[in-house]
Parts: sequence; C-alpha cells; structure tokens
Amino acid sequence: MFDSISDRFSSILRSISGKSKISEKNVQDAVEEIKIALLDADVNLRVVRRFVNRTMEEAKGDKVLKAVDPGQQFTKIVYDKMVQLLGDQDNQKLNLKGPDTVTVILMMGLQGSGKTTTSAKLATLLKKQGRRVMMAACDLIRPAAITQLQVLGEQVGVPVHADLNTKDAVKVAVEALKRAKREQYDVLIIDTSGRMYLDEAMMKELMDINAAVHPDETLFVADAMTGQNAVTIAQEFEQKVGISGVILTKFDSDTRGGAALSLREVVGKPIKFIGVGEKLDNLEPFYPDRMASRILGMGDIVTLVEKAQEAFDQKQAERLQEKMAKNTFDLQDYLEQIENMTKMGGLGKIIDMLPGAKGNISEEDINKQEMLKEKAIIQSMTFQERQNIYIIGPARKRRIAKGSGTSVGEVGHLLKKFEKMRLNMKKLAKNKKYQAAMMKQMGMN
Ligand SMILES: Nc1nc2c(ncn2[C@@H]2O[C@H](COP(=O)(O)OP(=O)(O)OP(=O)(O)O)[C@@H](O)[C@H]2O)c(=O)[nH]1
Ligand SMILES: [Mg+2]
Repeated sequence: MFDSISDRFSSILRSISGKSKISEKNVQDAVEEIKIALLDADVNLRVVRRFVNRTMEEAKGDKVLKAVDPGQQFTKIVYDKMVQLLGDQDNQKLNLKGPDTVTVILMMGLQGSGKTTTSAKLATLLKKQGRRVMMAACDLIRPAAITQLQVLGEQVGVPVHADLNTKDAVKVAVEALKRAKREQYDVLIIDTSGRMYLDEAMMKELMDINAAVHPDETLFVADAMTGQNAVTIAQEFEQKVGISGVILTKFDSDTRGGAALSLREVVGKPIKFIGVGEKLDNLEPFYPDRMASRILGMGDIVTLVEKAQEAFDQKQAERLQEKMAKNTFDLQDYLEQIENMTKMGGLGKIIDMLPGAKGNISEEDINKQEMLKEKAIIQSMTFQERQNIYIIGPARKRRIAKGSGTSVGEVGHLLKKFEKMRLNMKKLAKNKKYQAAMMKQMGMN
C-alpha cells in the first residue's frame, strides 16, 4: 500500500529540498505535481483540492521562500498537512468504559470488508489488555457466518453468543448484551451482516441494533482496496447509523491508497485501526504522523527537518544577530550553539546558518572531539563566568580545568578562541552589507 504514491512524493520533495533557493514558481510546480500524484492514487477530488489549498496557503509568500532552508520548510508543510488530513486531532483510542460495565462495539460495513475477521482481531487485542470479551453473531444472512465467527472465537479463546433459531439480528444483539452483563463480560463485539451494495434492509437492521443496544463504538470497517467508492459508502453509514471510528482493512494489499487518504477528511471520523494481514494479530492502531511519514516516503527527512527547526529557529537566529552586534554573545550562547550542533549531527549546515561563522570558523575548528571538550569546560563554569570571561583568572581556570577533566592550557585555549571569534562576529555584525544578507537569509526584510 502507498508504494507508488510514496515514490512520487519523495521524488517531488527531494527535488525541491535539494534547492538552496526556491521561487514561487517552484512551489507552485511542486504543489501541482502533488495534486496529480494524489489524483492518480485515487484520492477523492474534494480532498485533493482541500489538501492542495491548505498547502499552498501555508507555503506561499515569504515564509517559505525566504526561510533559511526553503525546501525543508516546504517539506515540513506538506508533512503537516498530510498528518492533518489523516486526523492528527483525533482520538484514536477506543471508547472503552470501566470494567464494571459492558462496552458495546458494533461492527458494520459492506460484504467482505473484513468485519468478522476484524471482530476476532479486536477481541484478541482487547483480551491481551486484560478485558473480558464476548462476541455476538448477528450476521444471520450469510449461511456460514455464525460458524465462521464461532471458529474464530475458539481460536482466540473468546465466547460467541449465537442463536441458530432466529433470523432476528436485533434480538440476538439484545440477548447477547443481557448475557454479557449477566456473565460480567466487559466488552461485547457485535458482528453484523454485510451486503454487496448499500442496501435498505442492511441499513435498517443496523439502525435497529444501534437503537436497541446503544453501542459505545460504531466502527465502520472498510476495505482499503475499495478506492474512492469507500467514501460514498462511509457517508451513507455515517448518515444512517453514525460512525464513531473507521477500521481500514487489507492495508497489506497492493493498492494505491485513495480510500485511506480520503476517508478521514470526508467522513470526519478517526481511523482507529488498520488491518495488515489475515492473521488474527494483524491489527494495528493507526497513527496519523507515522502514516504521513510513510506516505511521504521520508520518515528520516521529516525528523531531520524537525530537528533542524528545533535546533535553529528563526527567533534564535534573530536573537543571536542582536547579541553579536551588541557584543553580548557569551559563552552560554556558545554552549547552546554547541548543543545544537551535537543535536543536528552534521556541522557544515550549522556553520552555514550560524551568523558570522562562515569563513571565520572552519569545520575543523569545531570538530566533534573538541566540541565535547569545550562543552565540558563551559559546563564547569559558573553562570557569571559564562557571561563574562574576563573574570576568569588563574585560580578559576584551575578549578574549571579540574571540573571538566581538561588542562589549564585547554581552558585558556577555549577562552582565546572564543574572544577571537566574538571579535570577528562583532565586526561582521556591524558590516551593513553583511547584515542585509543575514536579514535576507533569515527572512526579515
Ligand atoms: N490480507 C488481508 N486480508 C484480510 C484483512 N482483513 C480481512 N481479510 C480477509 O478478507 C476476507 C473477508 O473477511 P471477512 O472478515 O469475512 O469479511 P466480512 O466483512 O465479515 O464479510 P461478510 O461477512 O461477507 O460481510 C477474508 O478472507 C479475510 O481473511 C486484512 O487486513 N488483510
Ligand atoms: Mg462477516
């Protein structure tokens, strides 16, 4: 699932991420390509339009174009919009009541969508969480349906309430709930019958069961392979019965993923689980953020973008710029920079972004070993010392060296280096031409 769309997304985003400067046109082109990729994946047209508009809205103007790293900013926006599309504000958890009451879960969906299998999977999952689960066989249409559920129930060690002498699904559901209360089960999962198409009789049956047992969850089970059709079907179920959550089955299949990408936005209900195989433990909670990374084909890149932002946001850059100009950049700031660099992993990029660093500080200057040593030295200083290096005399140097496991010479070396660096920074910061370039880079003009 998502293989092809994921390929498309990663190539679009990779090409824009590689650019150090991007234009409005680049953004527009990328958004256009994203639109086509989504449509090709059979995503609902309305959903595509909304996604594209939201992305464009956020990506247009200076925010991206003048960012320190425009390509990554853009990627982050696409990622965020994808997470939003998949339901980042949703409560993905099942609405389970306390153990002294019966939580009723009604399963519904078209024929073959996976209701019966998913009932057993859910039972397995809840049983593992220590719940006492019972299932009710309320599919009285398909001849073998009851046996199918009974076999599954036996496999997972969960009792199945069934009545072979009636065709009244509502009655079975009501009886099952009574029994569950009597026998002190705390979850009742009701399997119902599906039809090939949306069908009046099926809907009426579900509405009647719904009214009779007041489920805590009405889960719409959809086959991820259904494509866009799933959207129309879900809307009907939502209108007639009401959906509290969606379970997408057959995620392991080779499909384009249109249904998965459309359902949440159109129906407005959370996707709670995905079925990832035929085995009874092949049911997973759905995480919008993880799924978005997977769709974008760039889990790593997204984390990197976030790290970069965390490590060096624009506010911080502005603050630094000011400090440099006023010559108040102190060892505490330097320590923060070192920490950011360690967080980032790479140094080259940070040097590019660090005001005044380029050309004045080479990558060698801040090799990792030395960085760690410097960090230890600064950490052994008091706050006052970090703010004002001039109070650090020989006695303090000795104390700091001892505290950081370094030598007095090394402490002295750091202080000299820092002084020189700060001087350079000040010169640079006062240089109007340089300032203009900096401001531009930080998107402030
Ligand atoms: N690969 C895969 N197969 C699945 C998954 N979920 C269900 N299936 C298969 O889909 C088929 C139909 O599943 P059922 O659970 O019988 O579907 P149903 O909705 O109960 O169907 P009806 O009772 O006829 O309405 C079975 O062969 C299942 O093994 C899944 O997540 N992955
Ligand atoms: Mg079934």
